[in-house]
Amino acid sequence: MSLTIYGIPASRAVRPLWAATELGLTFEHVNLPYQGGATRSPDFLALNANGHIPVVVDRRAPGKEVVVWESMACALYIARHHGQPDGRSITPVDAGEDADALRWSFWAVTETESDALTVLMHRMVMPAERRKPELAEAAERRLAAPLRVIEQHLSRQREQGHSHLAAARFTVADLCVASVLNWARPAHELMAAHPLTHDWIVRCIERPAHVAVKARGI
Ligand SMILES: N[C@@H](CCC(=O)N[C@@H](CS)C(=O)NCC(=O)O)C(=O)O
Repeated sequence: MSLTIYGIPASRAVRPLWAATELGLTFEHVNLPYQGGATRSPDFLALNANGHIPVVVDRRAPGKEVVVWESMACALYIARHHGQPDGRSITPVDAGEDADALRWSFWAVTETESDALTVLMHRMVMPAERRKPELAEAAERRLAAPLRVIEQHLSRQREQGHSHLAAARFTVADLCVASVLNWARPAHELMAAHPLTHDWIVRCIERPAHVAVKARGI
């Protein structure tokens, strides 16, 4: 059995890399960039015809290989098929936790990812002369609605003594959602208006597993 994860940490590949690292798995990391055409080689397109990282290849037995693409699916797959539902790891322990991980991950992708990426690019990543603050401002206005939802949810969690999104511990739900909302952190006013969310994102990304993944490279 062997697990291979394709993609540089400074991409959506951080999600499966982080999940595998949280679980202490042994895996091969192919540090494939998304620039420069590497994701358009015939070999890579045979794994993911979309030409995107990440891809996870799970060789479960001789002749039995599972290929997963879509970063959230990759992280959720690793948690479900490589973790123990022991109530300590990131793996959901029951149908309720599984549903939480699925719905919050889909929520992050559909309700927040595009705008969070716009914030990241136009507030931080792009060279200053190419940034368009008006695009960042519009994205921040749209993000206010979903951020209100997660802020209220984290507040209710806190009332129950829970400091995470879906359980009394860090799970794959936190990992998937924090990996997206982390991109919105350069929106300082938005973060200041949602302090529980900001605090929770920081707690997630300061976890040793996330720090170790980021230290892997680009
Ligand atoms: N929805 C996909 C998006 C994947 C994606 O766009 N990955 C980027 C890197 S973060 C990529 O591979 N870009 C290269 C390209 O499109 O050529 C996922 O979550 O996995």
